[in-house]
Amino acid sequence: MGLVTGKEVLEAANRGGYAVGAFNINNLEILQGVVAGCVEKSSPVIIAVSEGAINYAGFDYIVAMVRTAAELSPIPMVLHLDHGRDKEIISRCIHGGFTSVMIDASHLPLEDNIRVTRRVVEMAHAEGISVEGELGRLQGIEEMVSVEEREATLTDPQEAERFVEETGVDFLAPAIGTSHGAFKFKGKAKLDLKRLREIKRRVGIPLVLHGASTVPQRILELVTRYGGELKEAKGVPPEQLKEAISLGINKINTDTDLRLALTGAVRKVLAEDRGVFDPRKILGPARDLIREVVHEKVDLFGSGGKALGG
Ligand code: TD4
Ligand code: CA
Ligand code: ZN
Repeated sequence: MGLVTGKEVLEAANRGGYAVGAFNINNLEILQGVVAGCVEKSSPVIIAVSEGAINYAGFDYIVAMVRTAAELSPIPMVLHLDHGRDKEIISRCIHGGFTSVMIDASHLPLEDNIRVTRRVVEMAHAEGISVEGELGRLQGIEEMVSVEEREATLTDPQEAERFVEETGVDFLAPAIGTSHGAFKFKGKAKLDLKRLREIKRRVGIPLVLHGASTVPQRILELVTRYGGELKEAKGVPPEQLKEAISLGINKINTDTDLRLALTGAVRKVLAEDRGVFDPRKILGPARDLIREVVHEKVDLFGSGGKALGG
């Protein structure tokens, strides 16, 4: 059906009280696994592409692949720049086929973050492209020893309100205690859901959860059974994701779980068949496992069956 904007998909999710997965892709097999998983569940999908992915695969290859996927699929699909920092890349995405961009200026002081983000919003909205902004820093809560440190890192609800008003972003990524990667929590996993509730009450727009991989036990076991070493890996517990969705998270960023699935599947093939050297036999099972993982995500996020506006 062709690409649609992030705003379209996420405002529907906001109204319906569910979340849509934003899955990071770097190559054809990951993209196909994600898309197949969402098509089979009749779920909208956000294809997230980092600057690293663009540098790895090439801008034109990414756009051509995702456009083709959208044309071939009967589901709403968004092509979204994840963690945009480079002005040139952001501008190229806005003018070159993406339908949504994230401007990540969260490392800057509030005033600068607002100024930089507002500029991107002006540029993107002129082309009908939606914008995600970020406020606060992603860091596991356990790493914060003091209350002050915690306050400085997690998103302040009042600042969030001001940020949204003054920038005009279409959706906002607050920091509520998650972090990127496979090692999110040292002790017990805990998101600051009270803070999330207050942020949502003040801004109302769709909210985004970064660092939302759950690090499923069975995938972790697959990786380690075939020689991977990932001691102490820990993700966000699925029940906490569910609660976050009920409190207003509408976009859930997932990269690590796909990386783990790919790694586990590839390790298994290579370990079980020492003679294999056909890339299709090595990467095909990874594509299948990504598809399965995406099925589970869609069920958890509640986006199944929403492809037709249901
Ligand atoms: O925004 N993301 C994905 C980050 C992707 C980084 O890609 P590069 O290595 O190319 O920079 C997330 O929030 C993913 O969270 P997760 O819990 O899956 O790590
Ligand atoms: Ca950031
Ligand atoms: Zn992120």
